[in-house]
Amino acid sequence: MQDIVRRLDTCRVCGGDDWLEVTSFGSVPLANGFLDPADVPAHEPAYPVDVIVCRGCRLMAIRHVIRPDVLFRHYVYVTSESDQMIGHMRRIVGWCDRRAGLAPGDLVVELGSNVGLQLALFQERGQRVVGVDPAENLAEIANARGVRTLPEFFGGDQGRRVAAELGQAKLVLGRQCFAHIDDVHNVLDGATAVLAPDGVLAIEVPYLVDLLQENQFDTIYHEHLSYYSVHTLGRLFESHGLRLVDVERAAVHGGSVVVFAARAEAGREPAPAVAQLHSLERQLGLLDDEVYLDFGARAHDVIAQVRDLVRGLAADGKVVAGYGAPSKGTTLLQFCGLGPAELRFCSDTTSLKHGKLLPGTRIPVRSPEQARAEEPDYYLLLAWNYAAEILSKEEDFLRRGGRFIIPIPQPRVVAARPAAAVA
Ligand code: JHZ
Ligand code: ZN
Repeated sequence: MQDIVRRLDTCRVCGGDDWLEVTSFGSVPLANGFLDPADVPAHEPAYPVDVIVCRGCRLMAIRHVIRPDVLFRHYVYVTSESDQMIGHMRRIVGWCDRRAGLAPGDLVVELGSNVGLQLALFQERGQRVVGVDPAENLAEIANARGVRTLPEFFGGDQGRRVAAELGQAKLVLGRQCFAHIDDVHNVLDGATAVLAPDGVLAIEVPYLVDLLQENQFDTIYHEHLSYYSVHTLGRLFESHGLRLVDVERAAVHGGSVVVFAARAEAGREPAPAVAQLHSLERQLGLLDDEVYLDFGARAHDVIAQVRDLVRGLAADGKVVAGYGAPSKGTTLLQFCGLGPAELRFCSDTTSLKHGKLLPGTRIPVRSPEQARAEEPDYYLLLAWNYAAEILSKEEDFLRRGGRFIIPIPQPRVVAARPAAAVA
């Protein structure tokens, strides 16, 4: 385990070492470690998921850090082309334009740019774009669609190299990747190296407030090293001469926050929304210990409820399957101890996952077409962040008497109409 895992002893944001031990979800295999049925290892390595909070800067983190190349060099998560996500990416363009004032020819750099869907929207408007993403398989797809992408981890060297070659960036964007980064100082070093004097750094992360309030324990897995509040991000950015100038909350991935930062010397006044979120976080107790401990206790309670509900249904002879095979779903099933005895399969739209087995639980992944041939009585909605879109897409399944179980914040069963609350 030594070479793959590092124990986080000092805080990656503030360097402190006074940790609150929040809770442990035990040891599980990597959430995106889908298995090839022809090549199932005798023993799947598992790593602890222990949640800690730094008392210095209130960073919530997991204790065990997996080497990034193991997680991200080949990546199966492809940015969703769902209506919700496309709509969000268009909104991101507008939000960034409003803060950075993007003219044709301006440079936009995106970290963790995946297959380039977001950058393509900037490119359409005449911006020059470059993405940096360590997943070689995804960078190849992005380059093939005409979005220039470097298959690398972003850091100081990459920032300086892009600046030398393409000039300074009006916008440096990182969507849903910042929480995956261990050496955040190196990444901010790169971002500030390439950022124009009047440029904007926009970072989108799942929002800690939503995670705590909605019991999103299944978003805690090895890829997600950090769970950020505005408080902690603001403090981190300050240490790199950056100031938060605005924030937006967004519904994606169960509730996210987009923070916009500018160079402190640019002298921009923060919008009122920044102070509003700071005070919300203070009010909710994010600067104290209890709120985290309460979350840990609730999470274990929900895990037990989901497990009992699904096991009960399976024991009654109902066929249950998973809807989606997201990382959070493989995590939820592991934490709940649910396997092929309870869930016959998971259906997922991502072709890279088809025919594979879920890490740890070894539940097979099927395409939606295959799934329709053997419809279950209940779908456990693992991709709950797309609940509205999926429930309306699956109206026929519901009308035929099928049901969905939405696991969080508390498990509830959804039927065609009227919606019944259970458990
Ligand atoms: P989705 C990913 O988490 C991984 P995941 C990553 N670590 C991260 O940080 C977060 O995103 C933010 C499927 N699906 O997007 C597609 C259907 O089958 O919630 C996906 O496999 N039918 C980068 O993996 C999964 O569900 C549908 O109709 O939890 C959703 O995964 C829809 C809409 C989705 O990400
Ligand atoms: Zn800290």
